[in-house]
Amino acid sequence: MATRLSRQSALPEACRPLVEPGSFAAGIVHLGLGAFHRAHQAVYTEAAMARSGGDWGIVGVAPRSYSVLAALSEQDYLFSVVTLSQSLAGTRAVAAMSGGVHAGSNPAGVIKLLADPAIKVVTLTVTEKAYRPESEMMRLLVAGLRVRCGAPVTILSCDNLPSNGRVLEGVVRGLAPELSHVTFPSCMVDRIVPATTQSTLDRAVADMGYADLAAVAAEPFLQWVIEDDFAAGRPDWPAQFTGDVTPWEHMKLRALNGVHSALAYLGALAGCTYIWEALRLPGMAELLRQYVATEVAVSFDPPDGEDVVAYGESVLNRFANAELGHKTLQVAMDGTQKLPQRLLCVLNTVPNPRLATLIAAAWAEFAASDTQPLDDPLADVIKADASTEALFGEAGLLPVHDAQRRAMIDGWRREIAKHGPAEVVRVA
Ligand code: CS2
Repeated sequence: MATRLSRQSALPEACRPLVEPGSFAAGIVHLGLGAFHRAHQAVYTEAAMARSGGDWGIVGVAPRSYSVLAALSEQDYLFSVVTLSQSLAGTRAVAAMSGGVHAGSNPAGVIKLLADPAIKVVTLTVTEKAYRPESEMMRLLVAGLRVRCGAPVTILSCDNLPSNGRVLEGVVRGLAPELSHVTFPSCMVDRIVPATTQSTLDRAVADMGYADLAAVAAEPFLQWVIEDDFAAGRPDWPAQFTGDVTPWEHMKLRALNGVHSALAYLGALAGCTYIWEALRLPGMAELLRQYVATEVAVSFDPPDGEDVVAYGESVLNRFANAELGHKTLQVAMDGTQKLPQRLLCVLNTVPNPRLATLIAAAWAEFAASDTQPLDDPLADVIKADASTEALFGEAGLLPVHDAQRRAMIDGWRREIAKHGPAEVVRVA
């Protein structure tokens, strides 16, 4: 068994962090210490400290699972990012974290941390379903902000929701209307981060010579577009700053995440374990290109100078990365929480949502199936009645307002049941 990664590790040069571990104090609290955070915001924050300094160490708050936090604290909060691709593979340790708290066993510790005036930015990756006033994370966030006594702070949602800052502000201000000196910029985050597997851990050891139980795997690409509205300063992140992130969010949610969901549901139904495998189904890439060009691209105004079709093409290249081993079932989870902003916004608005209705039908068939594992907070409601009317009716889980569009979904469901998903994809 290799020695564990730590500040003492004599790492090969290519694997070394960009900044000296422990040379910075905490300035950020991050809620939701998952793989995506480590491979995205932590990487950007380390790069910011490397180029401009500043005390922007991240204190990570783990909502439930203790194991990642335990692994990180045993490793002096160092972890590595294993980049997976045929041409750009490699592993590098990242020194951006300065501590961690487990919310499940120490909620008071989280509140104390949020109240600390040294903390200037609070970032969140808590997934779509946590943006409800009754969620534990919202409760803790508000409790911490209340005891800050007005020290300015920025709360930055990094979840895949449109207007994520505005949504979060609505929830927080609904619970604590008295808060002042708090800003809620919206941002668009992007990097494909499959779940860590044994092979991620093996790659980390092979590359670094040290064992890292908090390693994460990711594609080479990463992007962050942020509204520059920070109440108490921010790290010099090498991100794109903008006055209005809305068109970027629309493009990413619809042309990337919506297409991802299409691959997940059609792929899972066709027996594909991986996203890259689903993309290789005969007819699939062409179907997705058509969907982006004829439905997604007409559903919103893109950012200045951006071409949605070209963006969609670059997304398909990223999805084709077989090294990633990204599972269809990982993307398929929480469909009821993800599809409104990825798919329904297209399906309910464009003149002819031929392929959007097919993707909706694939979700419905996946969710209704007895053989597919359904991981969704509303799984019980779906299983009780998975008819098209119950799922997509006016009072359904994913309302489709026009009866003709619901009929199109129903038609595709029958096609999938009769001919099988692969054949429907081939001829669609
Ligand atoms: C994916 C996203 O799991 C999912 O729903 O669509 O996590 C996707 O990989 C990221 O948003 C890419 O930035």
